[in-house]
Amino acid sequence: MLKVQVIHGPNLNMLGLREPGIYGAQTLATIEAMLADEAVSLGVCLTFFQSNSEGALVDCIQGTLGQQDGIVINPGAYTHTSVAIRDAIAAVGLPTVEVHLSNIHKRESFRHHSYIAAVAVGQICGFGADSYRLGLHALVQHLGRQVSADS
Ligand code: CA2
Repeated sequence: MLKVQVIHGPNLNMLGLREPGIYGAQTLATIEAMLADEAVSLGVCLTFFQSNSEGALVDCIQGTLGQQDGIVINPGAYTHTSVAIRDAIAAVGLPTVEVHLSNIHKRESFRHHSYIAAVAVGQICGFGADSYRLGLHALVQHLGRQVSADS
């Protein structure tokens, strides 16, 4: 069974509690429950992690080495600032899909650049909680293609 680490960055633990106009009314727990359901139908095993701290996110990414097959990550505001998270993703070398609830390209210019995009398989943004679901599907398809190419 494929194993996927789902990672949420800073402030995403506040989802559903504040600013529903931008990020939607769903809580992180609801989003994780929706993903867990999706994982059952995809036959994937998910592990969830959220932190507000950059070092803890780097530790989590490093911990995926040899333990997981891929990563779905919403790095939150660290998307636009963190060379450390980018380097950790590059170091473990696991296929990674970057997801965002909002369309970061339609927002303030400081959100347009992602340090993560260059080390990700791809980026999905703007679909609210569905970005996570779409990101998981994209990752699973990508991992499936990798397995067929290897055999
Ligand atoms: O759209 C996304 O998913 C973001 O990663 C969310 C980050 C933001 O800094 C990125 O530019 C785009 C912010 C997450 C903040 O989440 C909150 C949730 C509820 C209330 C306040 C913040």
